[in-house]
Amino acid sequence: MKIDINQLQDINKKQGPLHVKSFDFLSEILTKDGHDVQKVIERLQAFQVAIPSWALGAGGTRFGRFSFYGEPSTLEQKVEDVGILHALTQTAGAISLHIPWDVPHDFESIIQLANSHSISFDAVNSNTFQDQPNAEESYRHGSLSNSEKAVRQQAIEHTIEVIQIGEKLGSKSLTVWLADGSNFPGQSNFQNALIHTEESLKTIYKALPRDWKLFIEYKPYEPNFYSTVIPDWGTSFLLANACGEKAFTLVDLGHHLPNTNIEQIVATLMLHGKLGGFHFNDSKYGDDDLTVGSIKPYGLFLIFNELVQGMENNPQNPSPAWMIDASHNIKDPLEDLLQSLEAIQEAYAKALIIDQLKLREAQERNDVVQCQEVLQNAYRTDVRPLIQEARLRSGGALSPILAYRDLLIRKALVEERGKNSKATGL
Ligand SMILES: [Mn+2]
Repeated sequence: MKIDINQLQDINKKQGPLHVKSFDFLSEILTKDGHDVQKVIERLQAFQVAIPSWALGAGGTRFGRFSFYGEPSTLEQKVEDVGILHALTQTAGAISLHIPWDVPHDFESIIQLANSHSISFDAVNSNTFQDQPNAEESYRHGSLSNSEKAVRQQAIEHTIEVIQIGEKLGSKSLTVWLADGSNFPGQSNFQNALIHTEESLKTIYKALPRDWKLFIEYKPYEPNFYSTVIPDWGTSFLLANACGEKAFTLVDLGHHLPNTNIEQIVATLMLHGKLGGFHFNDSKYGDDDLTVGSIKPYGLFLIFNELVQGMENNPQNPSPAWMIDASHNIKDPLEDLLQSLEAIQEAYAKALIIDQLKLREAQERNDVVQCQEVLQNAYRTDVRPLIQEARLRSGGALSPILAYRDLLIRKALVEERGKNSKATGL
């Protein structure tokens, strides 16, 4: 299904007059404070976040999964769902595929479909955390780090195949997340596991096309609970450096132990030109994959402050690949993603209106109070009219969730796909 632009504009018109008032009011304040409002809006319009194919169905937990009605059961339907998100927000112009869940049957037609929704193919993701039917080797005791060469070889070959599929779709990057680790002390030889992982990644890196990037994701625990082979940004950074200049660290907000200072990690990686990918979500306890900004919106703002500073001052760091890596098990997945996209834009907009000059001056003077005032002045500003204006100018909805509900999109999806259609994935 595709959103009717005329219907969307009718819905926007109803909220138009109030929006104009609030936008003019905010513009006046920001302009008085020395901000270039047009520039901020342009940056918001340019900020595109990829949607992972696995977030379009209801997420599961290890205890069960409650499907949501009208889930996309084919790759075509997943692209159409991202098309809906992009039509409403104009900030979700890419899909990130997971192989083997999303292997296209017909490459030409899936590319055409994506083009018709203005969707591109972002990073492709390999899967060495599950055994596939008919696979000769098992990943029970690890994949790229496995002590057995044949298992490592199978994992390497799968990952290279993922690159080849991505190439046909126009992807430009590969994300590797390893579930490898151990559950009990003594089970694994840490040094050997790391040596094997580095060797495997180097072999994959050699197969990477010249204009591609390799993103190495880290995570402290889960599914293994004693050790993980790539547990933190330092190990990922070390492996990325060992591979070469096309390899980068990927930061996933949920992949840290509680209270880790993620904004400092971002600053360090960008200074060294190694922040390649970024996965948004939120968490209370661990890798909860909750809606972005639903638990710690101020933390997200502080992270965006470092991202904005890095994007402005670190030409050695390429523009990171942004993706939402959240997956909810009780909400309508599309509404959940709309909320995440909104939270990302909000944190970004707030970071863009931090008075960086004033902040730096206060830092130089060690005026601690003033530093906090500068940050919190930006954070406490209601930037929603800015985001709405950016969306409106790009042809999206003033209020995406309201439009999604007014247009009865889920009802239409259920009618088209049936009540019990299921998305592939976990
Ligand atoms: Mn992730």
